Amino acid sequence: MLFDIITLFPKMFPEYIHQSIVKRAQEKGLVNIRIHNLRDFTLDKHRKVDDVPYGGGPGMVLMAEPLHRAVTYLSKEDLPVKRILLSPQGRLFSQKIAEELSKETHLLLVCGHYEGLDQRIRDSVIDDEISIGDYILTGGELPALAVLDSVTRLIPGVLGSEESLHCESFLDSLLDYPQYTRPEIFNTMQVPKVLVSGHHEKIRKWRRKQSLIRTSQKRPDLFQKIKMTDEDIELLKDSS
Ligand code: 4G3
Repeated sequence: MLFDIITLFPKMFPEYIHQSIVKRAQEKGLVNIRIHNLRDFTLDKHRKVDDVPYGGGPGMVLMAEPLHRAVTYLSKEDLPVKRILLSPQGRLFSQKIAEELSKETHLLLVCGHYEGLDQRIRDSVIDDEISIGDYILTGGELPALAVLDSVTRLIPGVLGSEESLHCESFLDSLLDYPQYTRPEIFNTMQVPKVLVSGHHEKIRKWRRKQSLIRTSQKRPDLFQKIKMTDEDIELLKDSS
């Protein structure tokens, strides 16, 4: 999968990319990530990328020309490219959308800034608009990294088989069960006895029950959607 990212702040990316799962995916040749400075797509000597909004008002608007030049240049001669704008007006990002995007071959991520960009860019060269949540950020760079990370780890072969099993916990929309590691007693707090019992079936049931309880308490919206098995119902009845 090819990722092209268009940004005004290219320096924000390498540090993250060279630490994360994305680095491993790149080394395995499963993804290729290219970061592009929007300013490199200007033609004037001041490398101007923004201008005052028509109709007045505060802030600056990203100009259509450099963005258009960047997007068309990076999507020329390969048809299956998905051109995504990261903005607070987009559809809300989710694991489901990450799965959908992981099936693409070429994603072009456009990081907006300031008070937005010339609407004609959205209207002409953007295929999809995504928001990572209902809050405002200075720019689309952090959302682009979130999309890059979550999509990359879904590409077959990126995670080891151990790690990829973990993804399935989100598939049926249950939150994780509590995890513990050594020591067995920390500040007087004991690790639940069942986890040190070595009884695999009891451990599996305990974890499933904890996931169900956690989800019902912390995310009633998710809990409501779960298709509970007979075993789940039994686990929740059991008071131990
Ligand atoms: C306005 C994305 C602001 C328009 C971007 C881009 C939050 C998100 C910006 C625009 C952003 C998000 C940059 N803030 N919630 N700021 O995903 O196109």
